[in-house]
Amino acid sequence: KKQPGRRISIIGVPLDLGAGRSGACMGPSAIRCAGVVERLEQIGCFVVDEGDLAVKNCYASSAQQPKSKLKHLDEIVKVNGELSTKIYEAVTAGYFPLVLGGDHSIAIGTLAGLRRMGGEYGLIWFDAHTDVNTAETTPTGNIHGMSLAVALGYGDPRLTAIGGGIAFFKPEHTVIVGARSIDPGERKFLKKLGVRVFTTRDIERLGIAKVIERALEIAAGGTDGIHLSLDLDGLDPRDAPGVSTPVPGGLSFRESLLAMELIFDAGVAVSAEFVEVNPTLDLRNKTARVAVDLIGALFGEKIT
Ligand code: NNH
Ligand code: MN
Ligand code: MN
Ligand code: MN
Repeated sequence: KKQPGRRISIIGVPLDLGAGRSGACMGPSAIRCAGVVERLEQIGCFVVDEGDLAVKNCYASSAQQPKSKLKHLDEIVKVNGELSTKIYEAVTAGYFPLVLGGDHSIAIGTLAGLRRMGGEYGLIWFDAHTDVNTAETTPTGNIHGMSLAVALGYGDPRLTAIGGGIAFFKPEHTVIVGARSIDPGERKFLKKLGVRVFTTRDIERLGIAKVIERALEIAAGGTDGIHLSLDLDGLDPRDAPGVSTPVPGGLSFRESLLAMELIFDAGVAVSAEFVEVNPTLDLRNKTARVAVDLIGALFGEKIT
């Protein structure tokens, strides 16, 4: 396995215009304060922190604007376009991009950048939600609930065009883990496309180890590697309270940690993002510290 000594490029995206409330813009700072760079260096990784992308966060001032179907579309398109370029450059230079969010709409840019590489990648989407809404189905207009649809090629043309808009992720190599809040339109979409969803009920019945084993078969089987998109609200709010849209009944910290260890052991991850940490709702930076523990495990840190 080639992970230890791995070259990692950290990219912060302090954006929260894709969420229904503000605060996730402070996620990258919180995760850095929790020691992400130091942890990765302890494991033996070579880390370059690229800092944060410039985001014109105008959440409060435009809180009344959101009558539109896609809230804050202009700024979200701009930031994700810049992010896609950053990702493309990092991967081309031989780095593993580690993106710190920010709300989950930033997956649009991360995945657009990865798609530009031309290979075929699988996708593990760890989340309480499934993020496959479009303008037609969204109950909120919040773009963070649409990013997986965009990665699969569905949604507003300004979003699907980011990064070139060619060769989208394939449903058959996409897998969602931890879902327990799925909108009616999303349910139809997932069924139509045949995206495999492991709900919290599946995890309860099968166990997280089996679920991740199957998820890896789907995402890594016959692909050039996988991207892990980890929304901290996939965890139970008891373990990760600092998120904008908590949903009870989530994965425990221990289950999530094992999931990361198993992904590391498979040696197939090529990029990852950790999103939706909202320090304004957190308890003494607990959720950011959980994110750092998960990141450590993803890069090979072991308890023993
Ligand atoms: N499905 C809801 C929506 O579209 C909630 C999405 N919220 C998330 N997604 N945090 O991960 O607005
Ligand atoms: Mn999400
Ligand atoms: Mn979510
Ligand atoms: Mn294939």
